[in-house]
Amino acid sequence: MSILSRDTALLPPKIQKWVNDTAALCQPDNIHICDGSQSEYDTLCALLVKEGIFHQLDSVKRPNSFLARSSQEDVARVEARTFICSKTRDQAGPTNNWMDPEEMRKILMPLFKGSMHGRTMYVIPYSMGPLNSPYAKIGIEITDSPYVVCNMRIMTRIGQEVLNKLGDGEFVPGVHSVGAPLEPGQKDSHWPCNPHHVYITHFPETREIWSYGSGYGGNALLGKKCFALRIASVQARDEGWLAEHMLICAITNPAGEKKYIAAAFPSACGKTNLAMMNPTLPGWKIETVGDDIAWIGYGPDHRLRAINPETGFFGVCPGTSLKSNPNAMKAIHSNSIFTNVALTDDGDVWWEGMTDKPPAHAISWTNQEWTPNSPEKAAHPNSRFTTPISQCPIVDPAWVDPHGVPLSAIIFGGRRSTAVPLVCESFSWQHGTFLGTSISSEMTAAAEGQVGKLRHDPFAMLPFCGYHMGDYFAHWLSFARKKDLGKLPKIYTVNWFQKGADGKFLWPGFGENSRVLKWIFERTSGVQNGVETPIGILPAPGALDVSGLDLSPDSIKELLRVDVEAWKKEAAELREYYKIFGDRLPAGIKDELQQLEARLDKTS
Ligand code: SAT
Ligand code: MN
Repeated sequence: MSILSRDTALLPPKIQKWVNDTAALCQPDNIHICDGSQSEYDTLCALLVKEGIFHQLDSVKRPNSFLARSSQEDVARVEARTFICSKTRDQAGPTNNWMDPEEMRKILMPLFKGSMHGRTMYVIPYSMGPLNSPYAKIGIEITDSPYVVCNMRIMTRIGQEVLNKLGDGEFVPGVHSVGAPLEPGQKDSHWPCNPHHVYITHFPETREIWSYGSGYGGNALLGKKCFALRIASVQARDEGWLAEHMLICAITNPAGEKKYIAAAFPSACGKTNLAMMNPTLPGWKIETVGDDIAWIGYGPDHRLRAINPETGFFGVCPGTSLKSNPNAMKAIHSNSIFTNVALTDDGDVWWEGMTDKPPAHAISWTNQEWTPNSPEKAAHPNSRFTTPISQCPIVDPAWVDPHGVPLSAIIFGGRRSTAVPLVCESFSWQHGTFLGTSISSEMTAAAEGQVGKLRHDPFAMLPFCGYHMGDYFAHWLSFARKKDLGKLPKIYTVNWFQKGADGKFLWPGFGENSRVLKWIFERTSGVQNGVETPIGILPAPGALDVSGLDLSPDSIKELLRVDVEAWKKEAAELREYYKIFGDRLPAGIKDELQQLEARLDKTS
C-alpha cells in the first residue's frame, strides 16, 4: 500500500476536482486517498504510536487496541460552536445556531487556508449504511487527523469499494481540520486542535460539512452527527424518510417471536446499554442492530423499516462494566480505540465504574500519576470506546440487512428525576409525535454545558436537527398516512431515572428494563394490559412483570404514578417552551397539548 500517496488522478473527475481544490486551500504536505484496508489501518496506528498520539495497549489483555488522550480543551461536542448555515435564519429555526452561508464562508476560508501545513490530508470515502442498501448514502471526509481516519474506519464503511459504488455520483463533502498547521521543524502536540476557533458547520442547501478546530468525537468524525443526523435530517425531510438519534434492537420473547424497536435518548442516557441488554427475564432475548443512529423509511411492505448507518460504537466508558453492559465489555476486548480513559500498570485501560475495586495505581486521562486517593477522576466523564459492531456478542444478523428491520415500537426517553413515569404508551401516532416533542432531560457530560440541568430535547434531536424543529415536528406528523396507519409502530416514553425521596433511583435499570420492554412487546401484540391516564396508557395494576424484583409496592406505585399537579406544571412549561416555534408549531401538536390539558383538568 502506498501510504502518503498523491494519486488523485485515479479519482472520478468530480471528486478529483473537489480534492484538488481543498488541497489548494489547506496546503497539506501530502495527500492520501484511503483504501480502507487493514494494512492501511495498521500503518496509520503505527504512525500514531510513533507520534505519541496512540499508546498501544497490552497485546494479550487488549489485542490490537490503542489509547489516545485528547487535549483537556477538546473533550466533547461543542454545541455552542455548531452552526446550521441555511440561506435564512428561519430555515435553521430557533433551536440551532445560525449563520449566513456566505458570512460563514468568509470566516472559514481564512481559517482553512494553509491549515494543513506540515500535515497529510486524508481523503476518506465512506458509506453510511450497507453499500447495497437503498437507504445508504455516501460521504467523503477530508481530514488532517489520522486519529479520525482510524475511528472512521471502525464507525463507517470506508475505502475503495465506496469509490467503486460512487462513480461520479452524489456525495456529501466534509472538510475537517484540527486547525493546527505546523511550521517547518515545529514539533507537533500530542493532540493537535485549536479550541479557541472551533466551528462545526453545516450547509444544508449544498449538503456540505466544514469542521475546524476540534479532533474529538462528533465534532470530527463527520459521518456521525454531522452527516447521519444534521445533513441527513434535511435529506430525509426532502425525500420522505427520518434520520433519528435512535438505537435499534431486536426483542425475542420466550415463544421465539421477534420484534424490532428503535429508541431515542439524549447523549449518554444509556442507549448503548439498552441496545445490548442482557434481559433478566428468563427466556427473553435482545439483539443489537445499532446504538446511536437510525435511518427510517417506508419499506415496500408499507412498514417503517430502519437501518443503522454506522458500523461501530462510539460509547461512553465510565459506568460500563461486566455488570452494567457485559456485551459492550466483550465487544471492546480487542481492535478498539479508547479515548481519555486511564492506563493501568499492566498496559490495560480503566475507568470509573469498570470494576468495583479501582486499580491501586494508574496514569489518568490527563497523563498524571493516579491512585484511588487522587481527587481527580482517572477517566474523563465523556471518555469513549470506538469498537466494531461486529464484535458485539449479541449483534443481530439483520444489522447488515440492506432493507432494514421493520419497527414495531418507537421509544422516547430522557433522564428525569421526577414526574415522568417508567413507561407510557401514546394514544395515536399524532399523540406519540407530541410525546417526542415534549422530551426533556437532565444534561450529561456528552456535550459542553451544565451537567444535571434540565433542558428540552425534543426527540433527543435538539443538537442534531439540521432545519427548523417546528417543520421537523410536522414531518413526523406526516407519516400518519391513512393507508398505513395500522402498520405504524406504536410510540412510547420511558424514564429509567426517577428518584425517590431519598435521592436514590427507584428503578434498578439495566437488564431489568427488559420488564418494561416485555410490556411494550405485549402491547404491540394487542394484549389489553394497559390503563388510560391523562398522559397516555400505563401498565394496568399487575401488568408490569416485577416477579423476583426486590421492589416495594410503594416504589412500583411511584414509578407508575401520574402526578396530576406535577403534570399540570409540565404542560404549562411545555406551552411556554413551544412559544419559540411561533406559528411553525404544527396544529396537530397544539391540539395534543390542549387535549392533555383538558384531560388533566378533568382528572383533578
Ligand atoms: O457526538 S458524539 O459522537 O461525540 C457522542 C454523542 O454525543 O452522542
Ligand atoms: Mn448520540
